[in-house]
Amino acid sequence: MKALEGVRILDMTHVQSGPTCTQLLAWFGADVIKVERPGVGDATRGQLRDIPDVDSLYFTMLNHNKRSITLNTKSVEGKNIFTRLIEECDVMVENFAPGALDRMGFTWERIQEINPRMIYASVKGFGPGPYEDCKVYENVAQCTGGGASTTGFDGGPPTVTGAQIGDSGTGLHLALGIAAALFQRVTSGRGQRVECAMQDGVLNLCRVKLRDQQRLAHGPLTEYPQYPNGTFGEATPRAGNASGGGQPGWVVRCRGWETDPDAYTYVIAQAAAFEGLARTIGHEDWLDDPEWNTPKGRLSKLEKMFEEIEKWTMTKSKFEVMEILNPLNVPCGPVLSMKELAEEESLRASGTVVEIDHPTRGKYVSVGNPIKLSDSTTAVERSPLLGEHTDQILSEVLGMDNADIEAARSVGAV
Ligand code: CAO
Repeated sequence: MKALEGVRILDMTHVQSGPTCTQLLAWFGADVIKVERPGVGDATRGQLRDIPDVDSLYFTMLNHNKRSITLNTKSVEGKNIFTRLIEECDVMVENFAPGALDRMGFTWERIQEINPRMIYASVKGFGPGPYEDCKVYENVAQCTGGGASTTGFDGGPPTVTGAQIGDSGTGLHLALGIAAALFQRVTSGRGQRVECAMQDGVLNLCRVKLRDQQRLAHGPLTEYPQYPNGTFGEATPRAGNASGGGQPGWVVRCRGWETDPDAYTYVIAQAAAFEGLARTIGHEDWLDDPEWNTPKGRLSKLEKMFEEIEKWTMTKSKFEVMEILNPLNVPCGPVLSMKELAEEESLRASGTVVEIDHPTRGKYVSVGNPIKLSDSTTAVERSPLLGEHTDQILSEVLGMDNADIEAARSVGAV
């Protein structure tokens, strides 16, 4: 028995944000029925293809454990079938451009008429306001949600992160909203509207930067590299690799950095473990020096401190640094490349990195469910081919017989 077994999801999502959400729900056991345009499907099936005529990794890695039905929801017969699917499902998820479902005739009011228990969840770029009609992709959300303004180095341009906080981050937020709405439905008996804007999701993930915006009114941000010699403007500045918390941290070079772009490690010079760190890097002298032996004393010399730490880390591999500093309670972490992560044995063993077999692509590596439930374990299954389950869904879920299905097919509805 899986956590969401018995929950049926009408999945109208495409690209990344929505599919991330429904893939998580599928991993928790929901029956996710992905509705795709006949002959076209989710645009990502064909985007960034590495093998001709085969579903892209972009698609296969975001649509595990789902079933696919092709349905033209703009045709008369397609709308009839879609209406029947709304009757039979618990949750509908979509991330089309604003108004797309309304234009098809499926407004929230209409959906409630068809199925008052329906939970209707959407991702949009923006919430109500001046930009509510805009189409939005990942980096637009990172820029408009505070991520880009606060990422990068002092004096450099705003920078987006490799983590897909706008798309996958908002999909995660939406999945939580759906789970809460399913829980509330148990007592209320009613469905509800669940909405998450990408700008809002990114801002939520940048919460500590809004914290710093308000701290700025009361003096310089002493953990930022701009302190004490640089200047602070009116807004939270870009902090480079400085730690967002109260303990100073920085990325430092390790042995091999001249040729390996990932021969770096993050070191946090946590006050409680400073003695061990100072001794290890050959700076016992700091321990008796009032300029160095208190966190306050060190605050104005963080650049110099990390230069000294780096002189030591450059003599070690990033893994040796981890082995030596961890037992001393010095938090640190090697900068792991995607290649290293894909090959990491412990991630394979935990199911966070999985190898999947696909009928037309063959074997590929994917990220499995990062959320581990003890009573609802995840078995990652390959993504569906376009329309692979059309007949199965029409007969099993809607009770259509072969003649009905053929009739729908002959008018191009499926
Ligand atoms: N049958 C018939 N028509 C269908 C269909 C189906 N099964 N599925 C989709 N369509 C139609 C839609 O109704 C829409 O038609 P209209 O423009 O006539 O209303 C059309 O296909 C395309 O939808 P779209 O406008 O959403 O697609 P796009 O490629 O132009 O925009 C995106 C893509 C992502 C920018 C936009 O969907 C968007 O802003 N979504 C909200 C924010 C979001 O999720 N962004 C994340 C993107 S990456 O995860």
